[in-house]
Amino acid sequence: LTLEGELALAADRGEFELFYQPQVHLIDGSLVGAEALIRWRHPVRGYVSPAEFMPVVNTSALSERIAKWVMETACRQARAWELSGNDVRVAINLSPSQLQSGDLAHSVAALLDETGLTPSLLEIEVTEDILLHDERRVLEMFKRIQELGVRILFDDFGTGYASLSYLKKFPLDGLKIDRSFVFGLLSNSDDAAIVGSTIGLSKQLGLTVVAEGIENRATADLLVSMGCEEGQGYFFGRPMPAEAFEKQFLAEL
Ligand code: G
Ligand code: G
Ligand code: MN
Ligand code: NA
Repeated sequence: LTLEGELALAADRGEFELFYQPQVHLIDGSLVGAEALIRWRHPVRGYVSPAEFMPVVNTSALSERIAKWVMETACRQARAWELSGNDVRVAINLSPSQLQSGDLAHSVAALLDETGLTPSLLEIEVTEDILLHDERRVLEMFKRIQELGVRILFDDFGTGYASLSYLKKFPLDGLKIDRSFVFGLLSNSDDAAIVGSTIGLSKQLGLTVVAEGIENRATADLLVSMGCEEGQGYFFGRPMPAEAFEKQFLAEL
């Protein structure tokens, strides 16, 4: 069986799960949201990272099916949390192939309708390589999704090829500063310059900025002093199953 075949079986057998990683206000550590990250619970190998299987998913017929499953699972979870009195913004990741499959804006609208989720509690993280695709079509799709009230953020910002002019052209709601710049923040002046400029740029453009890969207090403090308001990283919590996330971060369900 090829990996693609195994993945199709895994989907049939319900072996995929979403883990949730907290996103917090850096100043007081309060929860603002969660990034949903897919895991494959393999019956023999245990949890398999998406870094191993998403590249195969993205070039296969499974791409759209997995995207739908991720959206549906995340929206249902976010709605359950919302109903329990916890407004948790849930961010999902969609690869360029997933963004281009079918009519995504229509799928999102149908899902919001079906679950009753408040649209602003859903975020979509996209990587800069989506901009390699038909610009007009992508722009149109982003607009339709945002008209629903769903937010779109650029993930891994700074690692791609995208020029700053795209920030003007695309109606984004925010940027996530890639962890590769955050790791070196305390020791590397180039990283500090890049992060500082990205925060400044985001503010000037009215975008939310989220720093990823925060692994210690000192990095969080430095980010606050640089004007970054939201962050995510092992220091605040690793990606974890929904039940663990609820126990650690949510009020009584
Ligand atoms: O969670 P982890 O660090 O192992 O994720 C590795 C990579 O897989 C990251 O780049 C992340 O964005 C991506 N990823 C995680 N979950 C999903 C998902 O549900 N869909 C897509 N398209 N990518 C994901
Ligand atoms: O590409 P993307 O930004 O979606 O990747 C998210 C992944 O980054 C998560 O799956 C998670 O495993 C990883 N991650 C999140 N926080 C940290 C961190 O503080 N340190 C490291 N090394 N990885 C992190
Ligand atoms: Mn992401
Ligand atoms: Na990233």
